[in-house]
Order: sequence, then structure tokens, then C-alpha cells
Amino acid sequence: MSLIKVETRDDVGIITLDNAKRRNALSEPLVQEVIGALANLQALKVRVVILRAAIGSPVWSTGHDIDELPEGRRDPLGWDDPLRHLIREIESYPGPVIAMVDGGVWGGACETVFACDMIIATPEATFAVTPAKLGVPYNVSGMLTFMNAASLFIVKEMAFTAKPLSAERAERLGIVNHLVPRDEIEDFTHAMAADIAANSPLSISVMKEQLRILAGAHPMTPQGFERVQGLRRVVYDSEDYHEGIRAFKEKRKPRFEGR
Ligand code: YXS
Repeated sequence: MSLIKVETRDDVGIITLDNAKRRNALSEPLVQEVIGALANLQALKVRVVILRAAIGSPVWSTGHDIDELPEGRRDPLGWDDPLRHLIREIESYPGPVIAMVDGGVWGGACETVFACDMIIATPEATFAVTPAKLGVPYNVSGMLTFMNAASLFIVKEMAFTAKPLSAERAERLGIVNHLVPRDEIEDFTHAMAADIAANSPLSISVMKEQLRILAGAHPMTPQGFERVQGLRRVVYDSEDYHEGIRAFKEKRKPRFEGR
């Protein structure tokens, strides 16, 4: 049974996350379906993609599937992790991917939405960066996604508190492009997508790739990268990492000891 729905309308593709039972967790199977849908839409030369979930759902996506996180001794967000693959496919799609958001966006799903080219959200939408809540060492390119979406002060507040940011505040901060009521957001988003699809796809795809390269152009020395990776290993080999995942599975608050 498919975990997403895919449709095209004129030159616009619509990918709807459709696994409410698991709160649209970005599991390997769901991510592979989204990546497959993006490849098919690209083959059809679809110029704009809307990435969405059901309107009115309290959860847009709960983020990485926690059951798929390794128990330790292995980077939980390495290059081949499904979430990392999804982010790269969104960033490399040769046309705008617009996140249409209603409901809560959690953890890796927050990065996924922030990696899109624009965010249109309902006032009920919220955005939470959750590694600190689970004891997870987020990865370098993921942190850069957040840094490109918000000021360092806001990224630190979201990352350190792990508390959801309201769509209204996100719009005020320039993270959300438009705040649109639930009963208008579909028409609004499709109208914007259609406007974009009527423009030059070559010009837009080149500008998108230029901006991706420029946004990713942050110098990090090999020594700096190795230091970060060493620090992250301390976290994913820690007791706190195990505790965070265990507490979620046991539906209780985690007790972090800092070791
Ligand atoms: O008890 P059952 O078997 O029905 O399963 C429950 C949840 O365990 C399951 N579920 C998940 N399973 C795996 N990974 C998840 N991320 C996940 N989220 C939920 O789905 C069933 C229904 O969940 P339930 O009962 O909690 O639903 P709810 O409507 O009461 O609450 C929805 C949420 C999203 C508010 C709640 O599920 C929640 O707080 N989920 C965790 C959100 C979160 O911390 N996500 C971060 C995932 S880790 C990640 O993305 C990165 C690695 S990081 O953390 O570094 O950013």
C-alpha cells in the first residue's frame, strides 16, 4: 500500500505524504517513494513540485522514523541515511519544491521543509528541531540547512529548546513565505506554483542550483570536519543517545545524565 499520493496538474506535481498512522514518519519506505516520485516528475519535465500532507491533520510529519535510528556505534544521520538522501533530492530537483504545511513538523521533517525552496503554512503549523530531545547528534549539512533558513539565534533557540516554533512567528522571522488559512492554502499554493511554472524553467533551475551552491559555500577545514565528526561520535556512542531513543519507545520523559 502506497505511503504517498502523487498527482500532476498542468506543470505542477503534488506529492502528498499519506501515512497518518505513523504520523508520516520519514521511514526508508516512505522516503524511497518520495524520491521515486520526484524522479518520475522530473522525467515528465514537471516544473514545480508541491510537497504536502493532508490539510487539517495535526501532524505534517513526525520526522525521522525513530525505529530506524541505529542503537549506537554508527552515525545515525550518515550520508546514506534516507533523510539525508531525501534532502539532497529536494535540493537537486531542477525546479522549485514548495512545502505546503499544516500541522506539526518535527525533527528531520523540519529540515526537509526548510530544504524546500519556499514554505507556505497555515497558522496551525509548527516547526520543531528535536535532536536535543532525543540525544541525537545532528549532522553538519543538516545544521547548514537550518542556518540557511533562520538566524543563528533562532536556530540555537529551536535546537536547544526543541520546542515548536509557531507558523506566525516563523513568518515574522522570514522562514515561512506566506501564512494562509486552511481553507485557502491549497488554491493559494497552486496559484503560486502555476505562476512559477509559466516562467522560464531553464532560468529558474539554474538560479535554484546557483543558490544551492552559494548557500552551501561555507568553509570548513578537513581538521574542522574531523573534529565535528569526533564530537558527534561521542554523542551517538553515549548513554544519553540510547536513553533518548529508549524513552521515546517507552513513552516516557528521558533522563539525560550528560554521558
Ligand atoms: O504507539 P504506536 O505504535 O501507535 O506508535 C505511535 C508512535 O510511536 C509513532 N510515532 C513514531 N514512530 C517512529 N518515529 C517517529 N518519529 C514517530 N512519531 C510517532 O506513531 C504512533 C502515533 O504516535 P502518537 O501516539 O505519539 O501520536 P500523537 O498524535 O499523539 O503525537 C504526534 C507527535 C508527532 C506529536 C508525537 O508522535 C511525537 O512527539 N513524535 C516524536 C516527534 C519527534 O521527536 N520527532 C523527531 C524524530 S527523530 C528525527 O527526526 C531526527 C533524528 S532529530 O531528532 O535528530 O531531528
